[in-house]
Amino acid sequence: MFKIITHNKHKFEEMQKVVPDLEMLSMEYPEIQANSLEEVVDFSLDYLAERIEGNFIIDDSGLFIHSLNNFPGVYSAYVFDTIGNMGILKLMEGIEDRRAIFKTVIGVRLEGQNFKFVGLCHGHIAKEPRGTNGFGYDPIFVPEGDDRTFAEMSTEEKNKVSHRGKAIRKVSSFLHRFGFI
Ligand code: ITT
Ligand code: NA
Repeated sequence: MFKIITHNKHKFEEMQKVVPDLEMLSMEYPEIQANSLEEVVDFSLDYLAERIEGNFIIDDSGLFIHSLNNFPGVYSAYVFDTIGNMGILKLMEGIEDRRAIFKTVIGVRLEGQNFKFVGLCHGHIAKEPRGTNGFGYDPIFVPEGDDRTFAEMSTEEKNKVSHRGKAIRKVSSFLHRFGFI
């Protein structure tokens, strides 16, 4: 069993489809305000390592919108909780360039060392929210190569192309290679 520290059960469910030996430890922890998800993950891994026994992983993700200079980016959680999807759509009214990137950085704490695995998903911001699956920004994000939003896909379909799906598959082969799962 490998621990994932998160309070977001949707993340856990997506990752568990790829790594079945995953166990969710629901815990909120302070996240520093930094310029990149990688910095946030490094800080959080060190912070949690002092409070949690053994090996564990964390996931920090963000939505980067081109025409908004990569906003909300590292502020994605705060922005979702304040202006939400309707606020993002409002900011993008009249904007033709709707390109966006979803990014996940999974931090792995293994035998006292930190490792990071990145997954990117290119796509665009829909004109209106669609679908009821998933969570967070899923109703407004359309991955490249599809017309549906993530919220119109099953977890398996989302995982095939998503930022988190890509990152967790890297983690899975890393842990397998060294015999940890
Ligand atoms: P943790 O407990 O793991 O920190 P969180 O929900 O705070 O969970 P993040 O800080 O990584 O997660 O996420 C930043 C924001 O982006 C947050 O509002 C999420 O709902 C949203 N988000 C993250 N991954 C997403 C995904 O795959 N699809 C849609 N929204 C996502
Ligand atoms: Na977070």
